[in-house]
Amino acid sequence: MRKDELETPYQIMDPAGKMLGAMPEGLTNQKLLEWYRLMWEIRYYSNKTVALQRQGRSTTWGPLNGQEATAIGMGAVLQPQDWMVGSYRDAGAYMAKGYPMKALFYYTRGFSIAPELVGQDKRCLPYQIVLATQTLHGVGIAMASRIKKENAVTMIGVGDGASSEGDFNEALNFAGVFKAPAVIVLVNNGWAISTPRSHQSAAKYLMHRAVGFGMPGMLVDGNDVLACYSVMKEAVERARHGEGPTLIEAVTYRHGAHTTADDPTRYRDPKEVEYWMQRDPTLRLKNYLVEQGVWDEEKDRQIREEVESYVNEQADIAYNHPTPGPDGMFTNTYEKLTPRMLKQREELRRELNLEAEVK
Ligand SMILES: Cc1ncc(C[n+]2csc(CCOP(=O)(O)OP(=O)(O)O)c2C)c(N)n1
Ligand SMILES: [Mg+2]
Repeated sequence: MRKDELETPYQIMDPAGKMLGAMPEGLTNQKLLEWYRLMWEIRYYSNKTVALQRQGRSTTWGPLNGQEATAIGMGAVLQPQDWMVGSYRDAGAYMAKGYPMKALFYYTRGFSIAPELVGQDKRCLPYQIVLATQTLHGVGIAMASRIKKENAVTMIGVGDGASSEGDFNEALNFAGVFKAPAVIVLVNNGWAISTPRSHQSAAKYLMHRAVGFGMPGMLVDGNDVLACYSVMKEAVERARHGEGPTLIEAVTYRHGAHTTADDPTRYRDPKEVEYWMQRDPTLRLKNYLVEQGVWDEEKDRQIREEVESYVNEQADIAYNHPTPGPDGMFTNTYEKLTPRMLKQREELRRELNLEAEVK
């Protein structure tokens, strides 16, 4: 059976960590141990950002907890020349592509990218907060790669709520018509703030929309890192070989609040949360690794300690990094400023000096 015909999310590993299918080619226990650590890096990065927001240091933050397997699938299937274009809750996918955590922490201070913290270009667009706009940017980049005959695929992350936006539909329509080398991962975490998935669309699965765009649609268990990797890799390879885009619906769950400005107990049934906590992607991978005899509680405690101090170090670097001045808004957007922007920057600088004189 083709995966796009499945009526239930594709799984390789069940919630207890038992294998239901074959290990995807090329994956070793060593790789899975790296991913297990990465899952905790993503989760602790998110927890740390919540703490920084509570101290008044980070901007409003949308926790990533629970969505680590989907994130790792998205990032791990990419090559360095590929693009990652996601939304605020896809930061884990950026890490899986190799984007440095300190550069992501810097972003949580409310500034745009600090290239000196990113190092060599990672081909990751700043994650987007205006819903679904990134789908247009991503499909545009993919179309450009195709025109330039670059061997690059664009991975686009978008939420279940954002998939109701016009932008999403326009972007996917273009992607289908022009066979853009893009993979669109619709991260269905059940909720768009307090709006449940059932209010987004009457379709049984959101991936069914793919039919209308003339592209394959796939449904995957977003908490099964092996299934995510397998399905996303197949889609990336199809895109790379000129066979066009794929829409993948990854069914997952956000464990926490929508953001640091939200109280989910006002609209979510605790039983639903409990159901999903038992399907935690870290637990599933841990169970598998323990079963394989390569993991135990002591190692688990150790790695979590190590990851916690690594995350604290990365946050310290970012939060002590120099901040741009008021004219910093003109940097890092265009390679070369347009004449109008040059004029605006001069005007701003002049005004700031004038103000300084008045004081
Ligand atoms: C165009 C636009 N409209 C509204 C918002 C406010 N908003 C921020 S997140 C969000 C819900 C998005 O839900 P979903 O796409 O499912 O992503 P999730 O937050 O669940 O990851 C809304 C309505 C926004 N950021 N952009
Ligand atoms: Mg959602």
